[in-house]
Amino acid sequence: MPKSVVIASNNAHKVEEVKTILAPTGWTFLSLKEAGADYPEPEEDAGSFEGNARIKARAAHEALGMAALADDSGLCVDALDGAPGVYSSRFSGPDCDSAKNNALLLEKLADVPDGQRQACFVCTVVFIDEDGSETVACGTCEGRIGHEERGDGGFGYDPLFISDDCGGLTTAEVPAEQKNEISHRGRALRALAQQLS
Ligand code: ITT
Repeated sequence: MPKSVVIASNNAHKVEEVKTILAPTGWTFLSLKEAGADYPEPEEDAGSFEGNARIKARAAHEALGMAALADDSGLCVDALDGAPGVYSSRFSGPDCDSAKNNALLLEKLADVPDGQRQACFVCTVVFIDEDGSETVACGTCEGRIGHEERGDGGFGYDPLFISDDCGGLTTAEVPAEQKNEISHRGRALRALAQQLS
């Protein structure tokens, strides 16, 4: 059955990727603004990707009374014991932005040689249907961290992330369709769509 689903995210790049990846479902996807959302942003304090995605999806479902989908994602770097992980968006502190996060990541990896710069993007999506029932799916994308930013596509850590599936390019250097094909988000959302179909 065609669904109308709000994407519970304040990250416009993420919303765009979700809409594109799930376009084949034929469902209608609305941003929070398009759905007329007017509720305080919930605190993401669950300590796990799944827990945080659930907090965001539930908040939208409860405020808007419609099906809601949330993505919680991040970059886990081996040499940093999995950091920044669930703290990826706030890695460089309260005034963080992507430029500062990326600069801090490069700084922390300055002495880490090639061969020890493995990293993985992780995405967990939580879908809450109109009746409150929940479906969860996950996806990952393996790669390594480069030595400088390259490319202007994507968002966040993309200019530093050299995916194992992109022939030495960062996920900011490949076309959006190629990123969506191999990305943690693409994998999680296609798994979700399959569960729901
Ligand atoms: P919402 O919580 O409102 O959805 P957000 O950007 O804060 O937006 P997250 O809490 O899930 O989302 O944080 C994810 C962070 O991980 C994001 O801000 C980026 O720094 C990074 N990230 C996640 N997916 C990424 C991707 O596909 N490319 C690059 N960086 C990504």
